[in-house]
Amino acid sequence: MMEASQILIAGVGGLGCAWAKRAYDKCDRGADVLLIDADDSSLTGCESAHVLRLGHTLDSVGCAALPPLAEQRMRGLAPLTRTILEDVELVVLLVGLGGGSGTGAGHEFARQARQSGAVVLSVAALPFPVQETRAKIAEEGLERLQHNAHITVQLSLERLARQAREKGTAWQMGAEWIEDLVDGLVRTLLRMGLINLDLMDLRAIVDTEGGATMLVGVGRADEPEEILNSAMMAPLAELDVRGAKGCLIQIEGGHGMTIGQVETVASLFTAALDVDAQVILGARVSEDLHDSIRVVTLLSGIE
Ligand SMILES: Nc1nc2c(ncn2[C@@H]2O[C@H](COP(=O)(O)OP(=O)(O)OP(=O)(O)O)[C@@H](O)[C@H]2O)c(=O)[nH]1
Ligand SMILES: [Mg+2]
Repeated sequence: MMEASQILIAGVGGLGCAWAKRAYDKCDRGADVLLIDADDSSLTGCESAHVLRLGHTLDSVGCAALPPLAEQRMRGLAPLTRTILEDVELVVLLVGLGGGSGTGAGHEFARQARQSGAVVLSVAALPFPVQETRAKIAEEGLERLQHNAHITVQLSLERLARQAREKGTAWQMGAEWIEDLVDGLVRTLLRMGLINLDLMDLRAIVDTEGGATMLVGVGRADEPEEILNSAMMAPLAELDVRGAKGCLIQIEGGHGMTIGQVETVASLFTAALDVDAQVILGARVSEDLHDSIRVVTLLSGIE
């Protein structure tokens, strides 16, 4: 069974840090949190957080639009990173691409984390397509992040913004989906040892070649289609999950959850996969869920 100190939620850059703080609160601090930015305002507001500041001088401009500078500073922090990562088995990395800090330091942090032996799951938000310069910067950062992290889930800020608008919240804060994803992952991983999933299963899935993504769905136990729909509502950048060759699926429900319900939900979520897909299924009862079911899936080997 994993311990809270073996899971690290890491936020890099302004957006990444904001999301990391919120995800950390949402999962009841079932993990540690690390904030990395050049901007002091990103690093405050969370006393128990590990903090890495990109740069020494008191320049409030940070690494504005200078990913190489952020990358270089991140490299300089490697000895500190190594200490923070010592016991960490899994890193959930949150970053918004297109600026300087997150784009430059995100992939370099992923590299350091992977080198220290952790599984690195990253969630990268891509800028609005109209921000052409940022989109170009983001593209480069994304490529390098995909290379260094085991899994990189791409989020579209445009979709995130649209969904937030529909709910009447500010788009930066409308990232409930990210909170749910991290919360679901952390709760799942904290309990992995109790069920038939373990870190080796996770590694087998993330090591499958090809694209990969994560889905999280929550809904009433008696409305399994709605759980799948909620997972499909994710503000993911375009990605076709059909034909995925690896799938780790964790289903959690309240005390009343039946084997039949687990099977129904599992078959709904795996219906679109490759016929030969390797599916690793885990299920468990969770006190906090009552009449609802939460599904967290990692999909890999996507064309
Ligand atoms: N339209 C809009 N987009 C934003 C805003 N803030 C962030 N973004 C988007 O989110 C991406 C990442 O932003 P941040 O996390 O603030 O950037 P950073 O990594 O801190 O980078 P620097 O501040 O340049 O060092 C940007 O590329 C933008 O696409 C905003 O206020 N308005
Ligand atoms: Mg910033």
